[in-house]
Amino acid sequence: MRTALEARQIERYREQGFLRLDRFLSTDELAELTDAVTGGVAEMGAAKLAGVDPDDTSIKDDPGTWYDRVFLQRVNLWRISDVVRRYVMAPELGRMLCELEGIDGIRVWHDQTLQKRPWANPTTWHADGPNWSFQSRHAVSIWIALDPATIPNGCLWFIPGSHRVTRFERFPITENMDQVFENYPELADREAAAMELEPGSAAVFNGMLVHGAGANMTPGWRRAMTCAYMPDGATFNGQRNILTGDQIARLRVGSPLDDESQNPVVWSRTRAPAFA
Ligand SMILES: O=C(O)CCC(=O)C(=O)O
Ligand SMILES: [Fe+2]
Repeated sequence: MRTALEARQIERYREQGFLRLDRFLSTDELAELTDAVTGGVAEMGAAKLAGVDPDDTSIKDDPGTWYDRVFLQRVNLWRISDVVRRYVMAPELGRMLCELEGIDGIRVWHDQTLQKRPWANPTTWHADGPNWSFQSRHAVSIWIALDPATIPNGCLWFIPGSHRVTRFERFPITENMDQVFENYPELADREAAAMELEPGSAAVFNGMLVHGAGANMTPGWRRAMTCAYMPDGATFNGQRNILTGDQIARLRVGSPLDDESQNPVVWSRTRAPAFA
């Protein structure tokens, strides 16, 4: 895992809201992670969120719908795969993300594999942060390509600098690519940036950045392993997102999201990482 950063990468990330990390994983690491993701997906069957009672989650597959045809989505593989956990909770990765965001500690929000099947729908423009159960402008995601991510098969696209424009109120994510621009007309004139990636290379992007992906116009899969992180100290904002009914029942708006079994510390200046 290549996690050393140069000052100009940090500067660029803060300005644009995203950064490419070429050859983030070595060939061996990529093979190990891909195998673990494949095994985890097989083990989960039709469940979408690992490690919880399937009746206690609102995160479920809805076969045959538009959203189901955007990608195959399996969330929190770290709970069932020690290998996935080792990658998404690598303290050196956490430290790198803290450097990019200028924060003192970071926890996992959730991981997910996002796999566009052949001919999959596009991922319409959206920002992730407004959907999550905490509010922070310093949440950050890593998106690691397991297959080549190309313009034909649906690589990521970003609206540079949009993380400074978006707000926390939720806006509907619909089938319509231009929906986001109704909420943020000031972004409609910006040029978007495509990020094609070799397998093992990665994109890092801020939780408030507007991003999307094209349709998969090919007969092959476009698989990625991603993980979203929140700053240590983030508090519950009342939104369910991936939380179970049990968890919601215990939380009050303003409670710290510091349950080590749900949101473990990946790296911190002041606390020991959960999995070092
Ligand atoms: O992989 C995709 O198509 C979309 C990725 C995305 O929206 C995310 O990782 O937040
Ligand atoms: Fe997203």
